[in-house]
Amino acid sequence: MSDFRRVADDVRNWGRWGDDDELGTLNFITPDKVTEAASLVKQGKVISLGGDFTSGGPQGAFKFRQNPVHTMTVDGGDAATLVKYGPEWLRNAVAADVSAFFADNPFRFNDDMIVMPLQAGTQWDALSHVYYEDKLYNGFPADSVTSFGAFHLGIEKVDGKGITTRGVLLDVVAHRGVEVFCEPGKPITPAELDDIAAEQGVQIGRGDIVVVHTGWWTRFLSTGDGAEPGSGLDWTCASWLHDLDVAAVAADNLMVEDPDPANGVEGTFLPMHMLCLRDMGLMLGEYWDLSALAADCAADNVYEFQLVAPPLKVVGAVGAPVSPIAIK
Ligand code: UVW
Repeated sequence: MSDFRRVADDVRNWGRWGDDDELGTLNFITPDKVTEAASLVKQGKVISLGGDFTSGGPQGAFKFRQNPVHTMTVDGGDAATLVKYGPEWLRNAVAADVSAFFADNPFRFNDDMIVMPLQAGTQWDALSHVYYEDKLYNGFPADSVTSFGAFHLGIEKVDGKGITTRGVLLDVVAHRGVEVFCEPGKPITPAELDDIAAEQGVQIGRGDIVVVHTGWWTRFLSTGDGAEPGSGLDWTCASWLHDLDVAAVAADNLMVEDPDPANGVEGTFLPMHMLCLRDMGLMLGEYWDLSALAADCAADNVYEFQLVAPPLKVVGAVGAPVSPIAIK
């Protein structure tokens, strides 16, 4: 753990933007940065980076997370049947309420609801998601996350930042020349990220969001196996992100970082999560669908774009779904 502690001391941003700061590295996204990002829109192309939220989602690696359960609460069958048979058939106050909409008029509607873990699909980890030694980012106490939600560092706190800025895709799949995805066993190092950026002719700047294509999501779409391991960022990439003043990082895999504890830090689990979320205040985007963006970047050789990725404002949540878009 001594290497980990040295890096943690080095990358820790506590107090950098004030003792009450809850935005962390999103502070690098200034009005000038937002303007710069908007100036990257030249072709009118909108590319979705969001996966589908369905019962066939990627959950399977952890028993505490399930795929979304989507239920219709009113549908066309209700209209037809309730109008015909009336609420007496069900002796049900809800049915009576719904059927009142349909009686003697042409108006019809459908309604639905969803039950799901907030981390079920394409999502942002809020800064309150991971902590150690009883402290969250900026020294906020771990017990400020209660059964009512996160009092500090909930996902809704990032609302003022959009989140929108310049996005840069780093395509590890193309760099490694693999067919679909980067298989487990070889974490993505800072040196490899530098090589990819140089190969693509793109530079990472302060306030950028770095988007890493490992191909895992594409592989998942073909196999349906959400528990299959893949490759991710080596934990030392936390220092790389820190040195470049990156605002956030997202990937198309389960954890952004390499999932194999053997490639991490002995004596702990997910060290890059600990460094990024708790020490740096840098959010992680997971399960993004990057195949269309990667194909587009390879076709026009433009690896930068305006990224628009506001999380759902669930107050006190430690993560939230997002439907990010890249605009070129
Ligand atoms: C954990 O850190 C447990 O999960 P995630 O990969 O969603 O951040």
